[in-house]
Amino acid sequence: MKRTVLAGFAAAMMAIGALNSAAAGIAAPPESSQVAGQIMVKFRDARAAAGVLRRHGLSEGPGIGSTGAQLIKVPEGKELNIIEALSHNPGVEYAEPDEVVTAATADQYFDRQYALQNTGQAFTNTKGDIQIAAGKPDADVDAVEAWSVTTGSNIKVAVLDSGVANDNPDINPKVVARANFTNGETGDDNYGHGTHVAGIVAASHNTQGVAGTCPGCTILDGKVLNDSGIGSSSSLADGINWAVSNGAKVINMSLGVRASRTLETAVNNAWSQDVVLVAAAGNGGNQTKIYPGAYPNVIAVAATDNNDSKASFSTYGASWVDIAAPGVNVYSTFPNHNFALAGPNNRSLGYDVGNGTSMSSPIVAATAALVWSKNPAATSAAVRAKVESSADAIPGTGSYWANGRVNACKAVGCAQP
Ligand SMILES: [Ca+2]
Ligand SMILES: [Ca+2]
Ligand SMILES: [Ca+2]
Repeated sequence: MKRTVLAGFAAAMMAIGALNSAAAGIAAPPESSQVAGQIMVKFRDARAAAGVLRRHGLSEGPGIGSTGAQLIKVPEGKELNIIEALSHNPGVEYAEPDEVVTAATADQYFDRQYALQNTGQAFTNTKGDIQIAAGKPDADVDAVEAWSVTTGSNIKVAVLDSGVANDNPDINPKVVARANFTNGETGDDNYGHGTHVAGIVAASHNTQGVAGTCPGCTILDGKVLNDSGIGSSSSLADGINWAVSNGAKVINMSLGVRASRTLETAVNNAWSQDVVLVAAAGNGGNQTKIYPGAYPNVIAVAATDNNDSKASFSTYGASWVDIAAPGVNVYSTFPNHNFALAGPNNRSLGYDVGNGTSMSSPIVAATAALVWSKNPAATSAAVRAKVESSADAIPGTGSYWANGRVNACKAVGCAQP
């Protein structure tokens, strides 16, 4: 007799609900992506520079590295006019705007990943029929800043879930081992949940799809939920043991079940072998404990939105919920074939938003992996303490969750922007 894995299924229900519910607000056009008040100019003959600039009411500026170009101060708002005028001067090799450098990744949907970098952007889902209203700038985990310290050095993160689809090239290459504790097919995910969770952890930084929180991490795909998102305590315990023996440094469990001595023993064995365990707090919208998250040796994660507010569905309670992370409209990978969570017309093939503490948990798991990358000789207790103590103390800290909303930058000790 199989026991229902509660949060895995509940998260799935949340994902569909959110996919079909429209939020107010449409994206405003992006601000100018050029630095105001300065342009870059290269002269054919540097000795003529001062004279050319003087005719436009400008003066020479500092050289830009070894490029031979100068950074010239210009009146704000006149940048493009002056570039146009200078470009017609035979003494000028080129004149161009100084572009703002933003994300550390060129992934197609990165600007929708407010959890990693929230600039107050509004965005739409993949199909374009759900508008997600702008959130609060910096209600994010400062992932871009964290990546200046580390993007993850091959730390293995076990995703104990519904599998990771082998047909999404943004995440499939990151899977280094697979095992199946269900009656489904290994290497596939016909439910969709596990592929989304794995992408949040480690989707490749490239020009396609989404960016993982720990792009240098690899994934151990332990399939413990079947094609309906259901598993058992025994298969979860088996999955935990498999992850530990295959070198996992972090185990993510975006699922929930009733307590059992077998499951708690598996958790404690992993913890004592220096593995950090992270789990969803649940989507009950109440304070009811679910396991493994409520075990002391597992970090239980609540969900916030793009305003750093608690998600209405999130389970909460600082007596056992440890930390929070974005879990509303989180963009990630999905299978490229039909799957249960895709809903009517396979509307979410490839990439889309997901909702639930199931999406929050892998952000924390990936952050723990970044901390491991920075501190390979640390203990699981030290890594956990780093992740928890460096969280941002957003409203709700101390009541909804013991620590704040996770901050990957602070966790790896990088300079705050
Ligand atoms: Ca930020
Ligand atoms: Ca990508
Ligand atoms: Ca716990």
